[in-house]
Amino acid sequence: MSEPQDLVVFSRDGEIGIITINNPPVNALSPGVPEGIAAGVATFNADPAIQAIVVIGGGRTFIAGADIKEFGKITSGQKSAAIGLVDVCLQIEDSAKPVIMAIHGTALGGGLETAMAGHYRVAVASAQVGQPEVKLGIIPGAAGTQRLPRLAGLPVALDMCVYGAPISASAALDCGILDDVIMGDLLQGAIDFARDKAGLPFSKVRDRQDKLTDAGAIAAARAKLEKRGRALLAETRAIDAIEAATQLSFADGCAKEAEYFKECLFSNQSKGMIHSFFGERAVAKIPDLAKDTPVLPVKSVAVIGAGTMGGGIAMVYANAGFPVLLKESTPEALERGLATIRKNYANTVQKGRLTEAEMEQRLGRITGTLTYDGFDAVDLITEAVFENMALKQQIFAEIDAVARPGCILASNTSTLDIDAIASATKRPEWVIGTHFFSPANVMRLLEVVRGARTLPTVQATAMALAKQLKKTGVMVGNCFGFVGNRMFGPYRREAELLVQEGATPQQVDAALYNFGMAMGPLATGDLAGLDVGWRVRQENPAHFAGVRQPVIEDRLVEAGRYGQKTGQGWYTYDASRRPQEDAFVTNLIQEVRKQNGIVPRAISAEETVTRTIYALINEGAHILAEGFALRSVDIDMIYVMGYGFPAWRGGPMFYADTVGLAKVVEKMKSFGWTPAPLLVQLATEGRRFTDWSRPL
Ligand code: 3H9
Repeated sequence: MSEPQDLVVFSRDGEIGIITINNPPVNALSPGVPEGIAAGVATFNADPAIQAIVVIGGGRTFIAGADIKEFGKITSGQKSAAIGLVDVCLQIEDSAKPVIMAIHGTALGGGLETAMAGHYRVAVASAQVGQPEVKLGIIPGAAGTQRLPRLAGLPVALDMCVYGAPISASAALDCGILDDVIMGDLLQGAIDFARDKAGLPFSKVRDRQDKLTDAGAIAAARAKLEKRGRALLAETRAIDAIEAATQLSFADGCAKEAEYFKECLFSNQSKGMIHSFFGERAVAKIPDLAKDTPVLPVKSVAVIGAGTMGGGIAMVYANAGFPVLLKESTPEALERGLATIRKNYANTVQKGRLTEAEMEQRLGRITGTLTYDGFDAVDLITEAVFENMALKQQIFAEIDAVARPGCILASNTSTLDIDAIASATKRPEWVIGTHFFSPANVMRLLEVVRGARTLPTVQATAMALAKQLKKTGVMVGNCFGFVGNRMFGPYRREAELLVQEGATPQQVDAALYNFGMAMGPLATGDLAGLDVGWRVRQENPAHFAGVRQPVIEDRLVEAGRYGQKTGQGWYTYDASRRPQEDAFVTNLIQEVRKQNGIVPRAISAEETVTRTIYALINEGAHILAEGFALRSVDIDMIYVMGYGFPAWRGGPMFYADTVGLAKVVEKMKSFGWTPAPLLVQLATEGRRFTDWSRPL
């Protein structure tokens, strides 16, 4: 382990002592860092030549917070729960010489808490500060909930601690977190600032009371959270801890914060969110792809198909700065596609999230076309026509004839065999699946599907491209539906069966919404288009042979009810797209029950959740054992990023681990299911998906 002096370096500029934190990549407060800062403050206090102290981060940032890896050690009992940062902050604040915190990059979580223990804070204009702990399912644990309201006032502190979004340097200056924004070199600016303050009296944030008057801020924060609904423990506790700052002494407030911090840290919500934080980063690492695999430059792209997906994908590329050729087969379809893109951008402008000029710039990057002219010059072509193998093969044969050597040929297929698509070309090594999720310009997931012959460099380029597009790429293997949709099938099938057996669509959707899903499964079907699944079922009867299939959804599609796009599906939609109960659907459900001799029974929310979510888990276990997902965390991230699975449950496989695999198996058996062999094996051995890797 590094010694504190390696992690924290002391130097001086005349009468100013400088403490530099060197713990790359983000200067997390790993063991040794807080102690190092405290030692620096003590050293400079003991040195009569020093009059003021500057604390600065080495490398690209100030301090990104506590070392999140340490939390797992605490909750698993490997380490004591005591985190010394509270005391270190007190030592900094008790310095007899003023401490100036110099911030660039981000001061997040424990980083901002350390900064608030200083007597002054200065930052470069691009810096951000925040208390993002809530996104890890915890609250600030080093007096952030006590010092921030004293420094910035209750409304700002509540917003920052309850929602976790960082704020800019200028906003931080406005609310009093920062004392100055430095325009030139940060260290020099901070040293000059320190010289100005040397010898002058200064105050401690913990002694301030002037901004703690409530005026309804706490009640307003609670009401706002209540209105949004489904509050997480950390969100609620962040408000409680800040309320404590208004009611108790600083020391007692800190004790209250510590109590809530521990409660949150040991909760499953926090474990799930920390799993999601590291999971998001873990999926970028492909074990069998050498780190030095060359990534090809992608500077221009073409998209085939200007429907919902193709148009959305064109927007994703345009948003990331790529010039895009967008091809359709008829002038009407092209015009419709381009009009939808313009409308989508205009909506974003209306919401204030894009300027008119930015919209025009992005639109200017998209060139509609009816021919393959110009396709010979692009670096990557994405096919996004509807799910039909013959059509896709025809298109791949056509682009194979026009694309330059070295051009990547990508398919946005959501289910079909990428090798069969690639077989229509003379270069299957250059073919890969890039499966975007609807709405493509919103959802963060990109399933990258490698075929049997896809070159490593093409795989690495697709993963790098995902990052450029601000997506999370997850590498998957080539099986029917890949990972996401293969699991989604049994999940939605179970939801439909529950309706057939007696639940209403509303009850099913509400149970899963209350579980934490962004939307219920039937409402999700309406959003994605019920015709998509219907087409898949029609085209691949062999895949569904022998599986009990519900019939209501097919009947809805046959009645022209495709979901939101036709205004009617499982629900009827008004102009603001709110789902309403629909008598047609209610009658259809009754008719189907009668035709199939089903006597409806009351179905509990618990049964609804276990049957649907366990269907996901069981299929996930098959996929894992078959090697189509690299690790269980890849499945988890696919579901969190692409299917609205709650990040605080960590993803379906992590959720199964938290329930306990033996319990999951037992429940599945009670449903009359056959649990996947891997699930049974791990349950028998008392193990978890999270720790399992396929034997080499
Ligand atoms: C806290 O502070 C609680 C306190 O109240 C104190 C309680 C006592 N720890 O994201 P990147 C790793 S809670 C450990 O790719 P970027 C990350 O895993 C904490 N590791 O870079 C990755 O590793 P790898 C509150 C961390 O430039 C590498 O650093 N703070 C931490 O896109 C690069 O990260 C937060 O929640 C950490 N704190 O984004 C901030 N942070 O290369 C969390 C990062 O092996 N961090 N790593 O995959 C972030 O939001 C982003 O990482 C940041 C940089 C914006 C800083």
